[in-house]
Amino acid sequence: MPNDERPAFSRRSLLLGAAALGAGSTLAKGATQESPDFSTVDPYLTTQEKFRDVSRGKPLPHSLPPEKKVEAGLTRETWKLEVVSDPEHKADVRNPMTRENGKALDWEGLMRLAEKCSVSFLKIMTCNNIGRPLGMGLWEGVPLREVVWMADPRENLRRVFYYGFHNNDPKQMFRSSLPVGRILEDPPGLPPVILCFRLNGQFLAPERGGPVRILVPEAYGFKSVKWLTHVVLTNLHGANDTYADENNDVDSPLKTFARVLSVPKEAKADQPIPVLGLAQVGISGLSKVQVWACRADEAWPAEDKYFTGAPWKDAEILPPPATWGGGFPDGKLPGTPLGFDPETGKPKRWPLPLAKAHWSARLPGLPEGKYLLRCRSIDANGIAQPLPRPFPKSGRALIEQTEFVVKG
Ligand SMILES: Nc1nc2c(c(=O)[nH]1)N[C@H]1C(S)=C(S)[C@@H](COP(=O)(O)O)O[C@H]1N2
Ligand SMILES: [Mo]
Repeated sequence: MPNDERPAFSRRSLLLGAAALGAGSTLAKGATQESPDFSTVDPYLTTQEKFRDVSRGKPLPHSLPPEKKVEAGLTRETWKLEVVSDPEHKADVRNPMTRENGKALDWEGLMRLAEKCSVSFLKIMTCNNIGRPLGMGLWEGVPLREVVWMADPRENLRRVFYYGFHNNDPKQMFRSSLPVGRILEDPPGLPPVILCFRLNGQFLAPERGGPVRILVPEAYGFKSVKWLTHVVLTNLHGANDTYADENNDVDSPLKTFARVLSVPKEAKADQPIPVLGLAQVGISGLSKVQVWACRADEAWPAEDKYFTGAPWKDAEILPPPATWGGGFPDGKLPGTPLGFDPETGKPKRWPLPLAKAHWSARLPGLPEGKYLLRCRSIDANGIAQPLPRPFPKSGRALIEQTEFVVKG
């Protein structure tokens, strides 16, 4: 369900492991002669079927039988996108594109646009109400502004909202919106908002919103509407997202946070303990991941609720993966994703905002006992998790704590 916070990874893999206090040196020093292998723990890219699915709809649009999918326009052959003015807050749109007037965009039209201006980029998919990512993808599509311009808007256009197939039941509509400016131009370093039709090199699966979904690079998942059918140009100046009705902070961009992925099943007393984790790199970037372990019964001053005074130690943020996962066999991704160097096929900088980074730490040995492992991120502005916005409805980024036991 969209509103809970069950971890996407099994508790079992998180329960036994460790970190330590130990004064002085950086924990990461000498931790990894060579990069640890994440291929079984958490492949960098998530294959389409491994994404966690939080889709709504009764029935779920992707579960419809083939003939119903044809009827609903949920196949590439039958998909159509209408681009129209909002009848309630009219924008001046000279070339509305509807099924009725025969101008709706179809798959062929989208592929023609794709030949001209398709882009791809890495983006982590996270629900603001769930504390762990749903999946990590290489997404490909056509900038949404291409079809906005095709509709020939002239004035009274301040916002764009959009929705997908919802079983022809208005109560099931899942709608999101953006200021028109975000669609027409991209702030420095941000990819465009796209009509997305490919994920990890393959056409978008029905579960992921295929044939076509919106993808908003810097946003939480609810802005990326699946099974897209309608784009509405409006003079309304405020957000009318379905998620706004549920007390979500709908203007909150992706936040930076760290999570533990694996710790040894049995932590042995007085022996170094390897820990692997992931960081979501939000809009404010990532400069550090830190870990800290303390005895489970250690009291902490209530006024320091984000543990700012704890003896945190730096983990090592790993370089771009040698193996990307997601069905790509080697260290190279197809095409040139935004932010990559066409010569080398590698990212121009790392970590990439809006994507994922892996980290590792090797912790000094601990005496027998029960412990709590915590990890946190520091963004590129030097601000420690869960700040700058610690509010759960702005995107969950609490400092995670994992219990573990050290045995003799
Ligand atoms: N049409 C439609 N689009 C949707 C949703 C939905 O229920 N219906 N859920 C949204 C939410 S809340 C999230 S978090 C993301 C999840 O994307 P994913 O299923 O590809 O992981 O899809 C978004 N797009
Ligand atoms: Mo969500």
